[in-house]
This record gives sequence, C-alpha cells and structure tokens, in this order.
Amino acid sequence: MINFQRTANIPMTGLELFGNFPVISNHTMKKLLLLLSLAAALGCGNSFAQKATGKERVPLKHGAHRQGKRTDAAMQQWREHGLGQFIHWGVYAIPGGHWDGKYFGGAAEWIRVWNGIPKDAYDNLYKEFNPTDFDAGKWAKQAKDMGARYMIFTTKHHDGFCMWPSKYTDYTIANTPYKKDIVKTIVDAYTKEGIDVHLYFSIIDWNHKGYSSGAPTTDAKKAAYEEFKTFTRNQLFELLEMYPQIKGLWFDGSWDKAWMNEAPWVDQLGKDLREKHPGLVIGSRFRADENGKRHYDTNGDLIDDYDQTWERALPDSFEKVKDVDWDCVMTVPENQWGYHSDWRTYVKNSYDLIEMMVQANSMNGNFVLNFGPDGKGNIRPEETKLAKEIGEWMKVNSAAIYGVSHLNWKQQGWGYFTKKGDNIYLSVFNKPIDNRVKIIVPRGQAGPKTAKILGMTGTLDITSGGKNKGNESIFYIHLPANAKFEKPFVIALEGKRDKNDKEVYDQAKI
Ligand code: FHN
Repeated sequence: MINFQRTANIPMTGLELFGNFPVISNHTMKKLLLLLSLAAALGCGNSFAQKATGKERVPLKHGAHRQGKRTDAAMQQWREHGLGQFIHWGVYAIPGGHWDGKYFGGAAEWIRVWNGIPKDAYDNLYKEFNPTDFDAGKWAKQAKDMGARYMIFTTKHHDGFCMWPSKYTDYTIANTPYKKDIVKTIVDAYTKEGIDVHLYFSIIDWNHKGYSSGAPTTDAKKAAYEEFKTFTRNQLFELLEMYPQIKGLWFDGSWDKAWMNEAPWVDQLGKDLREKHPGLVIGSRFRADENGKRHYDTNGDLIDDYDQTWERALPDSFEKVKDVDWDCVMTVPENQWGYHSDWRTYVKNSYDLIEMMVQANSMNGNFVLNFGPDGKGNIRPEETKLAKEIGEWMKVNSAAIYGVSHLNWKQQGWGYFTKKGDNIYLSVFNKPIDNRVKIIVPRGQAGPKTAKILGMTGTLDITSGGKNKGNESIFYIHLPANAKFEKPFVIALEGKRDKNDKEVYDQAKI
C-alpha cells in the first residue's frame, strides 16, 4: 500500500504535489507500479516503506545490546543518586595551568600537549608528586555534606599517569615520593561515607608507546597497538580486582579512530568486564559500533547503560533526552577539570549549580560537579565554599533531588518539577512577583491536596484558576507574602484533591 502522506520522502521525479494530494500521471503510475513489483519480487516491500520513513533497522553485532533502560537494582541505585562529585586529580595539578611562569589557557589537565612545555619535563613531574595535605576522609566528608551520593575519580587521565600502583607500567603513584595508593584511599574513604565510587579511566594514554590515535598503518605500529590493547585490558581487570567495591567505570578519550576500529574487541572486553563485576555501570563513552557510531548506534539505540554526551551542557527540553538514563558532568569555571591556579573564565556560583542540578534531575539525569584539587591535595577554597552552599540547600531540599523523575506537566517560568511516587516537587528559582506559583494539571488528573515549603512549617493555600481551553486545570499556590526567600526553595505537593475540597476560584491570568 502506498502511504501518500509520506511521499515527501520519495524522490519527487515524475511525482507532482497539488496541495496535500499527489497527482500521478499515467506514465509515472506505470513506472511506480513497475518499481513496486520489482521491490516485491526482491522481497523488500516493507523495507521500501521503512526506508522512506528512515526507520529501517540494520543488523548489528556490536551495537546496543539492549533496547530501553537497565532495570536491575545496581542501575536503579545509580539512577536515584541525583548528585555526584567528579574529581580530576593527577600530576597536572602540580603545574596548575602554568609552565615557567607562562599561563596556559586550555584545560589544566591538557597542559602536556601545549607546545610551550617540554614533554620530557612533564613526564618527569611524577617525581615531584607528593601531596602531603591529601586527606581522603576530609574530601569524602565534604562530598557527603554537599549531598553527593556517588563520586567519579580519575584513576588515569590522558597523560597516562596512574593514581594506583599498576603492575603494568612504572608510570604510577608507587614511583612518586608519595608512594601510597591514592585510588585505594579514595575508594575506602568514600565507601565509608556511603558514597558509591565509579572509576574514571582514559583510553587515551600519551605515555604508552603503543598508543595511537589514528588507525595504525605499518606492521610495527599494528603490533604496538595490540600491546596497548592488552595493556588497557589488563589495567581494567586490575582495577576491578583491586577495588571490588566500585560500582562503575567512567570511560573517556574513546574517540580515537584506532579505538573505534576495534569495535568487536572492545565489545568483548565490555562483556568480560561485566561478567567479572556483576552490576557494573558503564556509560556510552566506552565503545563504538562496527560502523564507528558512538553513544548511539547505527539504529539510534543507546550503547551501554547511560548517555554520557552531556558534558558541560544540559538538554534544553525533555524530548532531547530520548528517554534514556544520562549524566551531566559540569565544571565550575568554563572548561577546567584538573587544578588550574588561575581561573579566568566565568566561575559558576552555587545558585547556577543548584539550578543545573535541579534541571538535570527534572529530566531524569544525574548531575555531577567537578572538583580539581591542587598538587598538595587541597580542595581549593572556591570549591569548598560551593560544596558548603550546595550542601546547605540539599539539607532542606534533597527530597526534590534523590530518587526523583520527570513529571510531564507544562514547565512554568518559576522553575522545575520533579516527582517521586505521588509527591510532586516544585523547585522555584524565579519567585513570581504576585506570590502565586502557577501549575497546570493535565486533563483527567486531580490537582494537589496540600502544598508546603520544605524547611518551613504550615501549609500554603491552593486556589483554582479554572480550566484552560485544553481542559487542563490551573491552580495557584500562594506564597506567604511576608516570607523572605534568599535562596531557591521547594514546594512539595501531596495528595489529590477530591470533591470535598473547596475550590476557591481565583482570577485566571491569560
Ligand atoms: O579531555 C577530557 C577532559 O580533560 C575531561 O576529563 C572531560 C571530563 O568529561 N573529558 C574529556 C573531554 O570530553
């Protein structure tokens, strides 16, 4: 059957459109019938229609291995975290974005690639790495007070330096003056605070002689890359063996052609890692499918457990999220992950960050805030202040963050909705000047029975603003006129209105 509404996708030759209806000449009709019988003879009648809508599925061996979300307990736990902490720490914290008094404007952890520095000197920095102020217990306590439910720690960034005593290279913490296993200290301290640990691991490794960004061409380079693959695999198993408490691996630097060309091998590695560590959570930055598609495979399905594309960015609408799990990783200045002693771009304040956290959670995402400790092991005062302010907000309002999900009510200018079970949370960032917080309840759903502000006593008046033309119910939640709000606040709605609730009508503003 020809679906005339879809003709716009069929090449227009010989097919003229009049208004919405195609008018087909006899000659064209003959050609079309011939084409269709040919397609039927080839047994691809259906695929023609599918192609026309662009929805034809391609058989893949190394694409997504599941459609839809993971439903097991480990993934559910991850999904409910709401807020996480990222820590980028390595030898790049020593120069802190400067070399010989010169300022490096890029991300501090990338300074090794800057032409302004001798690479040998960078590769010897580890001999000075002695973070005597490092106190993992203090970091973990600060993260806990901030409200983080999980953390991601850089075991190895692109420079290849290992923060654990890997037996597969000498370029590790064991050979620094500090000597002690930093990954272990972190894993133990955070686990003790009840914070789940995920390990960041960069596939890019500028220190390994077999590493290549482009596809290796000569036999010698191919052999070296094979060694690099074995090395990478060994290190990953080593991490799982040494730190069995960890919940996930957060991969990065997997965009190289050389790595993407290895789809079957990487896919098998992922399966083996999961078998070794049941429940392991891995995001979409680990591997590409056999066609080189990353994050989403050739059929548009998410690769692995959650979408890792939201780096320093948030989706501007729920539709952009494609109904998958996702995280947003965010820096405090514009693009600094490792310690840079001189932040020259806009530095976010706690208001910005709290809003981003709420926004992410209102669209089913986890929000992960990055910290870059200095070369001695101190978290900088600006980050400490932010952690404290976010924590103060979380102490009162975390019900609007932990374990919540998206609510499909029309977003209003005052802020964001989240929901957990029957409870609905309104995180208000822009307080309406008439002190009425408007909600529009979809057709067929009951309005809220009670409303209260988290951290305050008493309930708020709810009045009806009637119905709009779409038969949705409008309600106004009245804020106490004399209340002073110095921070964003959360209104919790509970219960459902029934016929015994007196509807006091308010003037609907259109
Ligand atoms: O190049 C890295 C960067 O240094 C940082 O680690 C971020 C964190 O998501 N990831 C890479 C860029 O996407």
